[in-house]
Amino acid sequence: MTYDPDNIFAKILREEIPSNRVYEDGETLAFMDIMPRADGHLLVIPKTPCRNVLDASPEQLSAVIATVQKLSQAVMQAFDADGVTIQQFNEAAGGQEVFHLHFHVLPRHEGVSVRA
Ligand code: DGP
Repeated sequence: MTYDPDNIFAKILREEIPSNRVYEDGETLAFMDIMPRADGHLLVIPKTPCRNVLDASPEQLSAVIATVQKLSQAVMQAFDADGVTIQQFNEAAGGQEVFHLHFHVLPRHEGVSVRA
């Protein structure tokens, strides 16, 4: 499987389409999901080309998961959440729709289901 440089998240990285950015460092970017399944649902991506976990280098995974952890702790506080769901999909059969590596971070509250 190859990396398509014209995928939506690559365009967000190049600022060719708008996004609601919430965090950025040298290796990673985080922005709000356009179809949030929970209040505060955000996405974390590497800045370098990578299709998904199957295609990722250890360095890309390390950088992205460090940001996922940092932002999971931040949304716990910001949304007064009881927990955080972290989701990640690989290839169409695995539920992936945008083919640039990304992790979903969803603040969760006791007794509240995520939206479809
Ligand atoms: P998946 O590849 O299955 O993890 O789903 C892709 C996610 O990306 C989905 O939750 C919706 C989100 N998404 C799709 N297009 C855009 C977009 O243009 N902007 C933003 N912020 N999110 C998007």
